[in-house]
Amino acid sequence: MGAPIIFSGIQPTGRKHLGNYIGAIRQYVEGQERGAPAIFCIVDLHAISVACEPAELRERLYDTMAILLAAGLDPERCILFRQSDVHEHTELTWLLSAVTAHGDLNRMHQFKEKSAEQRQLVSAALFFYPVLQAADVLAHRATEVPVGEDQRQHIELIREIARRFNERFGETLVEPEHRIPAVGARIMDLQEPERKMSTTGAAEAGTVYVLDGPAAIHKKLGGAVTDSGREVVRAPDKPGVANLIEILAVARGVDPTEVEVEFAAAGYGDFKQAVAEAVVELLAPVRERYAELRPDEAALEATLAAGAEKARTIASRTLAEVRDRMGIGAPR
Ligand code: AQP
Repeated sequence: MGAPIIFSGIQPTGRKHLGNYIGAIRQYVEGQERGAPAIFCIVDLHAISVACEPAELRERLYDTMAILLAAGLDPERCILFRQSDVHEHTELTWLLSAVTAHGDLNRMHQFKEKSAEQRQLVSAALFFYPVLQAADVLAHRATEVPVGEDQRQHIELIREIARRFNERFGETLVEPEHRIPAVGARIMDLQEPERKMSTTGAAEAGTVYVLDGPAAIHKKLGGAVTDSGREVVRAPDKPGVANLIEILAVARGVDPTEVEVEFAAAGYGDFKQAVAEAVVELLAPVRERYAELRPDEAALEATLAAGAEKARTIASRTLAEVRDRMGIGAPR
């Protein structure tokens, strides 16, 4: 098998948190060493599926771009672009909607959860979110999609859409595999460890942001909800402690079992202190580099434009083939 074609998208919504960093961004950085190519997209069109302020959307897009670069994505070694700059993705969304089952979209957990959270409008865009995601991935003929656990169902749907298209119109699209990390696939909220750390609907104290400074990180991890008892072990009735074990294992690059052995005789206080120190060490270089990169919006725009041009070259080829197979437009 040749080198994988890697593709993933990240929303420019909210402030990126430790879950996004561990579940996704860290994998992107690793992926750019293996991908041929590795392609990463800031999905502003997905972001408008829920209410968001236009000015804030632009700010968050630059924030996200600067975080990705600060984390180690290198535009010389990957393709990094803004989704809305490559119109081929939106046209492909419509074409793929013809082979997407309404019933499948209805079954998506993310749609069910997010639609229940909306106070005013449940947009059709929220319902269509996975079709746009399918277009993103399939336009680039990705073989591998690095994501957190919460995206597993969406990747399965993308495979189903590709399969159905190929059955109806002939072998055209590539069925991608998800790449979900073995440890850290679902970082949990520090205050409510039964729910995932999330951009929306969570308390500040339960969410560590990539740009949090040492004091905030110590405060949040020091105040993290632990469980009854005092053993540092992963057990079904210890979601808080299990989450911290995974965070520490990822931050140190070790197996979670090593963490359990090391802290077997320690109390929760010492353990939480160690987790906080490791997270500070993990995120500090990103925060420092971000502070250098974020102010230069013209440079960020130039990098996005260069990335969009490369992405367009790939996506336009797929789109032309899909149109032709479906009998859309003049024959090629
Ligand atoms: N808690 C998490 N643990 C591990 N991975 C996670 N991801 C998200 N939360 C966790 C992964 O991060 C990537 C980007 O997600 P996104 O584009 O959906 O960004 P977001 O909307 O800001 O992320 P959230 O927190 O998931 O927002 P909510 O909960 O508000 O929808 C994806 O690969 C995702 O799996």
